Amino acid sequence: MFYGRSICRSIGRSTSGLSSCVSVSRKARLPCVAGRWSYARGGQIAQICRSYGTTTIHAGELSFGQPLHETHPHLLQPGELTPGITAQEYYDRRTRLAGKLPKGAVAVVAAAELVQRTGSCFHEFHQDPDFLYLTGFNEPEALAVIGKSQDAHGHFFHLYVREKDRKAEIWEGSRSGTQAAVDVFNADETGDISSIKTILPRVLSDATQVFTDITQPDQGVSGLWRFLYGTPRRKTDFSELIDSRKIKQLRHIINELRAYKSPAEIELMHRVGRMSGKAHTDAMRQSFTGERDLDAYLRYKFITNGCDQIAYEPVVAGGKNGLGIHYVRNDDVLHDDEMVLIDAAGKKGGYISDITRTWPVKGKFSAAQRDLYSAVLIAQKSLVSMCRADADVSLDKLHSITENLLADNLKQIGFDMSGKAVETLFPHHISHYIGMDVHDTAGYSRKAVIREGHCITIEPGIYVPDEDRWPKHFRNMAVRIEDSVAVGEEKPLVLTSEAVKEVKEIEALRD
Ligand SMILES: [Mn+2]
Repeated sequence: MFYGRSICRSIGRSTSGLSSCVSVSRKARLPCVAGRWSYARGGQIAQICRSYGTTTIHAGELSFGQPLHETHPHLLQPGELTPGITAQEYYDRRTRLAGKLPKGAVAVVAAAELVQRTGSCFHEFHQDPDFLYLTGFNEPEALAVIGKSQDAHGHFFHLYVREKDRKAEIWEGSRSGTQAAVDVFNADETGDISSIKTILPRVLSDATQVFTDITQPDQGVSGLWRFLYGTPRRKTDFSELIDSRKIKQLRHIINELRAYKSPAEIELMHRVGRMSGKAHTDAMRQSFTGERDLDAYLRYKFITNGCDQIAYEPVVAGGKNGLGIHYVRNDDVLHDDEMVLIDAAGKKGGYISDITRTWPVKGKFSAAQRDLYSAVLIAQKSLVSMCRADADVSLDKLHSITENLLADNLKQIGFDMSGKAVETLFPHHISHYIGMDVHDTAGYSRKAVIREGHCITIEPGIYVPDEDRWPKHFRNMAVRIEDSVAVGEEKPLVLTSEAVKEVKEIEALRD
């Protein structure tokens, strides 16, 4: 029985006006981490009161730093820590991670920081996906330490978080605090993150190796730094806290876990795909005169269909704007005789979808538009059908198959495909891994053979420059068709089929 689950049930009842008893009985069978109580005695961490089982909490007093079933039963099912993912699954992920670590080694994973936009404004918080994957904890300023244990549980889990602070919470919103780190997020050990400098060296002193990505060059912090000093700024503080010789990169181990999606992850990504795909189809039913309105419509639909937020900045590109692969200005006029290319989708519970559709602004394809669109669609559908383990292909192999298919299809509609024509017309890759990130598991090889549980995109595109070399009636046209797909053993599961893509289906939406 997981704590997240039992607390859900007892507190669930209390919402009807009764107070509830919160028991911590599960803690009795959790792996005990050496040194836990010495920290408590030393006053370095918040004292976890074992008599908490007799404490009465009124439902109205509960507040956490993220939606939980106890406070947001309309968003989460009992037992879930984040939408669609249970406390049990988070526990199992940590067990699997610990199983991949060498004996005596620990993994250290940090939460993302809140990024300031300007002055007192900040960007929407985006949790570090590895941290979210292992903890389900969705606040900044937190640190997880996970290692192998010798008992039946297979792992231990420390979660250091911001302590509850009534004054700070008035400004910044609720925090979950150290008590919830144990009771809800199933940490065996917790502490106030503000004391981490004192706590961490002791926690890590016995570890034979420390697997972490905290010390990796911090590419995101300042591009200017690289121009000024030639090297990215390094986060050295952490390595100074511990023996830097012990530090090993964690990235590839977590990638191995994250690359294979569980049934719950696939179901969640399917839900996000349906919510996002439906928004695309609904958009195709309407007529829009500007990219901005269409952009706003999609964002509104993703959220009202059930997503938490957009997965990435949408591309809403009318006509030749579609030739810019990452066109996100979305401020132009939409012309009736052109197509619009939309690469946009939502995100929920930390999982994204990735969809591109291209359709005629007025709802009916011209002959040239239909020919170019069909050339891409035929290739896209055959590639989707290869998203099976028994096809024994890698993403790179799928890419070369796509190049050949597109070349053949384009030749048939009058393109001169000699030389490097395919690279010019189709300049990006057919596929990338998807999951918690749009380009998931960065560094995971595109040469790996796809297996059941891999989730990938299939996104062929043709972008015809305004040059004499190409047939006149296709110049300045851009078509990309992209679905998110879960690789099956014998057949693919298309996660985004709610977004229609057949010529007849698209045209029928305006009949
Ligand atoms: Mn994509």
